Amino acid sequence: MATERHHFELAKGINGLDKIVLRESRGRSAEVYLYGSHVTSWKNENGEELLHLSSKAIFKPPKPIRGGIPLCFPQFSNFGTLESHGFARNRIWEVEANPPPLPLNSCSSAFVDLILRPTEEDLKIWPHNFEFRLRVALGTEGELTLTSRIRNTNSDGKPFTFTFAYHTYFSVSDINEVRVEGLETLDYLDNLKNRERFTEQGDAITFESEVDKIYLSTPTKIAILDHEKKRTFVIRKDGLADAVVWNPWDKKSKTISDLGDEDYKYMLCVEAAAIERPITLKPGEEWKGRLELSAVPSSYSSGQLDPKKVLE
Ligand code: TA6
Repeated sequence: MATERHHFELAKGINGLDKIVLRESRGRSAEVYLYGSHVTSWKNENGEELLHLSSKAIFKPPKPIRGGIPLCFPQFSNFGTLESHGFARNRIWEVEANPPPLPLNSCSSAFVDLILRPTEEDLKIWPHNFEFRLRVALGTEGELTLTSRIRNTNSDGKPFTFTFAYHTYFSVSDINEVRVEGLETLDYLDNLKNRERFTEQGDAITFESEVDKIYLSTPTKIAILDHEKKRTFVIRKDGLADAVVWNPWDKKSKTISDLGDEDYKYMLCVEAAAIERPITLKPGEEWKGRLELSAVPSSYSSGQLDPKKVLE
């Protein structure tokens, strides 16, 4: 029986698409479209949106929704022959009432389980049977957790291999005022330079032009410090070795039809991913990849403690 703690609402979203609304008693919320199992909203107790949704997002299949948290599966970007970022983000998922048990975070205030299985058409482009289960949970501290479980259900004995990403678009006050910590000194593949491998130098990452990098073997915790908002996003991840950092900046934005020209100023993608070492599953095997996002007040200002905050 569903208890109030695990309550979610099914509602109609943009263009009549079905969406799930998760609510927490202090007013925090999250929304997930069944189209793509796509988290489009995550709000804090003041009703502030923490994810960036494109001002020109098109909620119309087969175009994936621009912004929020698109799921890239079974292929990240063009690392393979499928459409960019695979097809999971533009399929209609189902709510699953009784998924195989997943240890429940006792701090979850609301969650929903969703599932995607391939159709006959999907099998023509990617000939593998799978079950992709996603749990989206909103915690009592407002944290948003996405747990993906992908199982090989092939009956022909064949393994399959995939790449994956939670392509999260964070909402930031001003991209020029943001820094990312946790990726310093790591190796990355630069998508703007034919995926050549480089090593990140020195300090935290800041932004002043287009960035599209795949950081390799990253730590399980990464932080985005938003100086102006005095807010830090903390990204915790399991099973996802890599982290993509993307901001299209002004010129590239103009080439993306469903992204507003000015959106790049207010968004930053930091994507927990498995790219460099693709995941291979034999029949019956399951992979799990977990992402936990929290937004906490920050007392950082360019790496320094903010004296005002400390005095408070
Ligand atoms: O994750 C970064 C990236 O792969 C970029 O190269 C950029 O093209 C972006 O994703 C958006 O991809 P999309 O297919 O959603 O337009």
